Amino acid sequence: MFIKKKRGWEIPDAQVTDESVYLNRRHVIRGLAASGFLASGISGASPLFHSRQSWASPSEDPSAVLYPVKRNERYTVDRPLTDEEDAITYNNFYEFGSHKKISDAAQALKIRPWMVKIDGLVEKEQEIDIDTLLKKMPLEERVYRHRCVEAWSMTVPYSGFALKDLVAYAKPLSKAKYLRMETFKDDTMAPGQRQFWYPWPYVEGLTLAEATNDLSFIATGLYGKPIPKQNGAPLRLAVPWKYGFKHIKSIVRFTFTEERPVSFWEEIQSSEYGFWANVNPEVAHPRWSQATEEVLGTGKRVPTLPYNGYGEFVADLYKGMEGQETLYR
Ligand SMILES: Nc1nc2c(c(=O)[nH]1)N[C@H]1C(S)=C(S)[C@@H](COP(=O)(O)O)O[C@H]1N2
Ligand SMILES: [Mo]
Repeated sequence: MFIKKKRGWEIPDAQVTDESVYLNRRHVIRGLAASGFLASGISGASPLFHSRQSWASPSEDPSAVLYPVKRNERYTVDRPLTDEEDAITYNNFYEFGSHKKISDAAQALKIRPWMVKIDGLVEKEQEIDIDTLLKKMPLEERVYRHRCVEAWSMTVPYSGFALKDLVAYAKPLSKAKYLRMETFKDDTMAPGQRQFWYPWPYVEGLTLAEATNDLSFIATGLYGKPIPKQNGAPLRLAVPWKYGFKHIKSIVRFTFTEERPVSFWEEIQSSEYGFWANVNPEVAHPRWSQATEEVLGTGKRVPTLPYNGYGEFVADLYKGMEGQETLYR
């Protein structure tokens, strides 16, 4: 008999509901119309491809020489770091499959050359390649908690730079109120993007006040090395007081706007995944409680904290809006 041994962090499906389960009607109908597509059989890792290539080789990723960088001790947590292997093999990255085991499939992501476009309401629109950008930004390490809306969490050391440094570099016009971020779109690398009922590319947004908050971070490294593809190489957002789906991966474009951007999950189901998505244990997701979280790699549940424990940094951003439930999903 075949018995699959579950590791502690492999939470039974019944306990944690995948973000993809309840798409709104429009998306489901578009999906069902694609009957021919279903036969083409998209899946994550190929069963023939088991070798673990979780870290890019230095020849493929010239940023390898930049790490490790000095840890900024202002950002401390009272939890042990998540085991590195867990953090790089249990991922959400729908571009490579709507399940957690996408780390092998994500190796198809081509991370050089990688151009980052800065446009919209800025003094001068520009494109800059990732390695030039990395030279301009002051790199540091921060240990951050990460709390997924699906009620699991981890604690990891990211390397990277403060998002406010990128905002300053971009020189936004005074009219700009929001920062919109976009992931690459290329379904030859990312088979998940052939699932055309999703509104690709993945988009996320912050107010400029949020984007320039000290906590907002662009992660380019993880555990003292370049960030692995499956975790969002070569650059991804880390806003630890917000649910994980805000932490957009593999960004190719930063656009400054006057109007609030509509994010990927908001477009799919706005009543469950809104614009703000601040962590709050008291506001349940429509289909499950947010009071506790399963700590990846431990098999244990712990209480979830308001703003994921980062209230001292960010609560002021939401003064006067506290009563609004939409702030918390
Ligand atoms: N482009 C893109 N970014 C994404 C996602 C995604 O599917 N695509 N998933 C989000 C979700 S739901 C989470 S919890 C985090 C997971 O980050 P990790 O794999 O590094 O833990 O990435 C976020 N960023
Ligand atoms: Mo998530």
